[in-house]
Amino acid sequence: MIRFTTAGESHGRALVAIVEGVPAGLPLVASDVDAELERRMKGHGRGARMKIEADRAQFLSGVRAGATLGSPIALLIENRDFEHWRDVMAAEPAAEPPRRRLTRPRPGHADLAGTLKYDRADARDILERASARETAARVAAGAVCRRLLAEFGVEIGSHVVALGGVTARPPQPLPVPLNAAADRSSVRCLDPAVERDMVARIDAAKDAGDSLGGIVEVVARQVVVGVGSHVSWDRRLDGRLAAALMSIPAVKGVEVGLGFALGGLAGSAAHDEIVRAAGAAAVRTGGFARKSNRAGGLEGGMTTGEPLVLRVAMKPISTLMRPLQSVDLESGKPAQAQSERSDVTAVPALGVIAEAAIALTLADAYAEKFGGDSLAEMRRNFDGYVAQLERRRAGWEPID
Ligand code: EPS
Repeated sequence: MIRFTTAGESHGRALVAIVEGVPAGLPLVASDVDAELERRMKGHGRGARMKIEADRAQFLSGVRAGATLGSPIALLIENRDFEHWRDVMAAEPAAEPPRRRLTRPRPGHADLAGTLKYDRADARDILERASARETAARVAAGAVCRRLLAEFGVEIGSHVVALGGVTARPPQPLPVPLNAAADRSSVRCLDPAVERDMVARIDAAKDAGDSLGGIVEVVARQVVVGVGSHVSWDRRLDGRLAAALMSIPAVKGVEVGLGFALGGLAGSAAHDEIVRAAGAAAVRTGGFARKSNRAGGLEGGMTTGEPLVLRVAMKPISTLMRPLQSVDLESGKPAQAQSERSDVTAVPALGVIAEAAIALTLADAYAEKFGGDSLAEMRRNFDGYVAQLERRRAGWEPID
């Protein structure tokens, strides 16, 4: 199984990701990871920090001569900004409390609950780790998994469907490959008619000292049928995907397929009718297709072979330049929440992070179903499964 962990504070020396369970023999180079890190840094509405950083991954372990070893893959991303924060973030004991203390917690951030729970005097001890900077490490880990899934034909992309209350009408069907089109837009939106409104909304929020949230859609295509399982609650792929997405900072909702709208439909209008399919694409689906994909590619906690479609809602960033009411942790007196340098919105980046979350979860589920110590072994298992699907329809009348 593939698992990962991250470490690192926002203004500490570096971020680290460790990915375990990737089979040996997967071609992997730093540029596979750097390309994703670069995508995460972009988007209209990002703050000054993204001008300081130039996120790059260094492999510390697990990769040799351009291929994985099957051992844990450790990746390091330096924080360039650390130079300006050396004294604040130093590990050594200090005579004085470090500068840049935060004692007026921001509503919406981890500041208050974390400071109380971990019994700290300075909320910086919390916010440095709670910062969405950590998602750079997740994107690096996700890039490794994306590379593995690409070996099995899976394409993962995303686009922004709403930002700051402006809703897009994305083209149907979505472009292939999705990111080649979405990455051309500064807000990663596929509806040119509203793109300018989104940018204007971000600029207005910035002028007002405010922040904005939104919704992104993540799509994984060319997924094989039957990944995940119905047999136990914690093997259901929809639950695992939702958990991975909900754990992204500021995410407050996840929908699979039509999601909440399915609750208002009759069964006859909600489910995706089954038909036979032919051709190369039907090899992954056992020779079946659906007339619609309202289920978002998941039934019974397993992939159907239709595209995985999930939507992720992000609340507005909690650091406000015109802050909300708070209480000072030292004096107990009412005070305005503290302001820190931040983004106006990170919704365009959310898509990239959500893609990484999908890649990590799906790669884990692929490793579970097709597991092998080497890529060649995993591929043999995959090919054997596809051959098994093929055999099922050996005696059927052809449809084309
Ligand atoms: C982020 C880095 C952070 C913030 C943002 C995401 O850098 P700094 O705090 O130095 O400006 O821009 O983090 C938050 C929005 C947050 O609430 O912590 C990044 O690399 O994505």
